[in-house]
Amino acid sequence: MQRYRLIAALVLMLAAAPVLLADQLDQGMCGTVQGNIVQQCGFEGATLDMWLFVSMDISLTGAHSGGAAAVGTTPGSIEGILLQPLITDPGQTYTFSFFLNARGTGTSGNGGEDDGCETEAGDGCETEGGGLNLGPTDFMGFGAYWNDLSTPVVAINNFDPSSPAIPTSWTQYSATVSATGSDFIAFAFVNPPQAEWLLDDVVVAVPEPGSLVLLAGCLGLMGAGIIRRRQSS
Ligand SMILES: [Ca+2]
Repeated sequence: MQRYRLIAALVLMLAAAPVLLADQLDQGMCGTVQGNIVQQCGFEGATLDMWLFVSMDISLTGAHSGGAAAVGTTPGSIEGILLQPLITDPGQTYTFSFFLNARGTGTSGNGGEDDGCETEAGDGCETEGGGLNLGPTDFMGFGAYWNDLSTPVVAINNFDPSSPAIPTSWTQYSATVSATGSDFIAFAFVNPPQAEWLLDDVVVAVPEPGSLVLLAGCLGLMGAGIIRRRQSS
């Protein structure tokens, strides 16, 4: 009986696998990244049902790829939070990366409803760099986290002079993280009413071996050069 249950479970898993794969491919750019373990990585399908979230929504305008991105919705001190548990290989190193953007809300910002910026790629709005209209007391902050909500792996805010600038075009950030087997990624967003954060194309994947192969190749060539120099001297 036990064995039949196991077989039934395997059949179900196999039946679900192609669906999952197709779902991932529909997620835009992040769905094409080999080995990406983040579900709903591109926020396509306009739901956040693979994420745990507070004060977050989907934006159907201005996505990095595909037609949707995650957006923080609550201006002020209540943080928007987005979290996803991950099953990982214990001890494995992963690359955790995502695309982040900030835009103005309302009609005056670079993401305003009336300026047409959200609907056309390449219209110049992505590189405007303005429109957030942050005053001296307007705090705008972002954190990306791996397992530890007290220590961000990427932190950006406008009050810390040592912080990276708030991006006003889609910008990719990445961190190298090590897995315990059961991990989570999380993002926190704080924004004033006139500006909002957008997040898209979240990737957690084992680094491509390409860079290691390249390094090994370079070391091999250097080694060969040293041997040749030794032989000729
Ligand atoms: Ca997307």
